[in-house]
Amino acid sequence: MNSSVALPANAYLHFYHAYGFEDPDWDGGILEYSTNNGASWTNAGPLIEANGYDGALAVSNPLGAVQAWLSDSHGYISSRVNLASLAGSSVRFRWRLAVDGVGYDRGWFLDDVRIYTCSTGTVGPVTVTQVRVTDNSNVDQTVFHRGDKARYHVTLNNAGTLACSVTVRYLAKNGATILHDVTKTYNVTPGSHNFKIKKKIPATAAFLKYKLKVTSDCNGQKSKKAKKFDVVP
Ligand SMILES: [Ca+2]
Repeated sequence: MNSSVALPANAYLHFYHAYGFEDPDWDGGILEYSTNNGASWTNAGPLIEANGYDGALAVSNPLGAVQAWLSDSHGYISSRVNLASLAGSSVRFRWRLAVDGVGYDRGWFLDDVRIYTCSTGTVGPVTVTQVRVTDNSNVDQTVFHRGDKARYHVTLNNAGTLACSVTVRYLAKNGATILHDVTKTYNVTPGSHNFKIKKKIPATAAFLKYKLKVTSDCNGQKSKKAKKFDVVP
């Protein structure tokens, strides 16, 4: 590279390369970086975390018996270098071909060199923004009779940038008298989403005022809302 790049936090260098160096270890290639505009260079070997060096060069190589890419890649492979330790530095790279005085092979081909960072994203928070109790036609109701078809609705808002597997408990009860207790798991992507379950008012339901409490749980972070309704004769 003829110019240096100011590295942000948690950056990576990624490149494709294909090589055929004189076998088995006479010739080879190494990656080096400079943080002083090329005045001095450091071997990037310890920073390579995918498809790193193949082994040590022969002692007769001009670089000596250092670790390097050797022999044949058998087509293009991609190598990744973790640049986290160089964050904040102005860095340039060079791919250094090290050949001895005799014999040769195909050489070294580079493509698609890039420096990038990965965004981590956030999970949640997921909150219950609305709870509704309706009839089978999705019309809000506050009074039900035995045998009626009820629907319990919840609106969940995921304010994060990643989906969350959310456990939702629909608990309709009056004191110790439980009308319904259902737990569901939903994959909630960012944004606001509606979910519902269908439940029948049992033929044996006690005639009471009930409270439907809907609780969501995204990785231990909970939210809840409630709605009241009556079951009457
Ligand atoms: Ca050679």
